[in-house]
Amino acid sequence: MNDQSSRQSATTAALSEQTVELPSWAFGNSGTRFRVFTTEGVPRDPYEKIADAAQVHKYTGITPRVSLHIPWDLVDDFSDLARHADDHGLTIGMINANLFQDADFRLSSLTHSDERIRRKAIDHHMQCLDVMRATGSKELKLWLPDGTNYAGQDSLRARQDRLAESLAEIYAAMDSDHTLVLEYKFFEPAFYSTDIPDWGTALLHCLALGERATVVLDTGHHAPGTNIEFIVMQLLRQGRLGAFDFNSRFYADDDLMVGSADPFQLFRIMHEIVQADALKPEAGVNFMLDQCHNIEEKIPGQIRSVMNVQEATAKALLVDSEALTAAQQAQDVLGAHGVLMDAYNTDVRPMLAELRAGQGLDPDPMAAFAASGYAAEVAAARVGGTQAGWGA
Ligand code: RM4
Ligand code: MN
Repeated sequence: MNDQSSRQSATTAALSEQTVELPSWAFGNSGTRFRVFTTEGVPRDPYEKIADAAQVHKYTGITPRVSLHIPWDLVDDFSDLARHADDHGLTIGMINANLFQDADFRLSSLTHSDERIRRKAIDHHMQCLDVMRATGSKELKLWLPDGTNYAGQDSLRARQDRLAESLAEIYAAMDSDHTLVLEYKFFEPAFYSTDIPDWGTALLHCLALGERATVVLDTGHHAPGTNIEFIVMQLLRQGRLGAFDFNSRFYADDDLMVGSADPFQLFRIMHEIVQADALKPEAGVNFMLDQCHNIEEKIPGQIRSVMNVQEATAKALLVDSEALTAAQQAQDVLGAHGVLMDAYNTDVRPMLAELRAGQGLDPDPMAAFAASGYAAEVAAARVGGTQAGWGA
């Protein structure tokens, strides 16, 4: 086998191991601050969201887990929901706490100066841990919307101290096989200060908590121009990259389909992952989507996103690492850059089509889903009830 064909077969092997986790909320209605649009056939409950997620898995073959958001996905019996997922060939992934929709959290949650509100926010995580025990989920995901809008509104330092205390209590309540994944975001809903605005703050809290606390990197949660792959590299170096929330942005936290706004950035991120050998499941990085499909159809939107991740991954795997290192060692600036660009500019679609065919899947997941008639079927069947969506 020559170098190129051995790289190709290693690429195929790595791709067939890759998994992507789906967010339950991508299947519900969503919108902007101006309006939430409703779409025919959208799920009315978590059971139907899981059925839709299973469609994505059916056509891509790489999305065996679905992440839940509590209380959006509250059901009476979580063991029953986990069984339902199993019947659909899925397992329950991360459990997301929600600290942004309760009226009590208007002025923050885990950092609130009122002990009663802090307690309520901590208790919500106890509820999430129970959901994890009932569903077999191992990861508790925490995105903290807390912050302030005006200078002087609260003590920035006291808020960090309260946050550290709240997190320590949550961490202590986790089972020994649970992980806490902590997400950062530089602004919104707060506009002056945010209590976990960046990866450094998230990492400091994780280091203080212990080994089972890792950082989640949402690609939409950075200022424009941020070198995200640098952050990926640094967190991997520390063994603290727990998960991605993949999506695309042009301006702020746009939650568009991953790989749509800047496929080259996604490739650069996946290049750091591949260089650190962090694609393999044992590396513990959960590749998750966190997106909202406001104007496009939701299931195809998820399928397209998964394919975008796969394409970026395939290109990153095709990078000729030896040639890259040699060029870097030789201070060959353009040569090194050229090695990356050669991989990026490879059309990996035929290779992925072949991989799918080999797995008994349709080589074209978008076309196969469109031809299946599922969208029309659920639009006819899902009448009555209230569609799931933001705020529900
Ligand atoms: C937040 C954050 C969280 C997600 C919610 C829906 O901006 O990205 O990960 O759970 O949105
Ligand atoms: Mn997110």
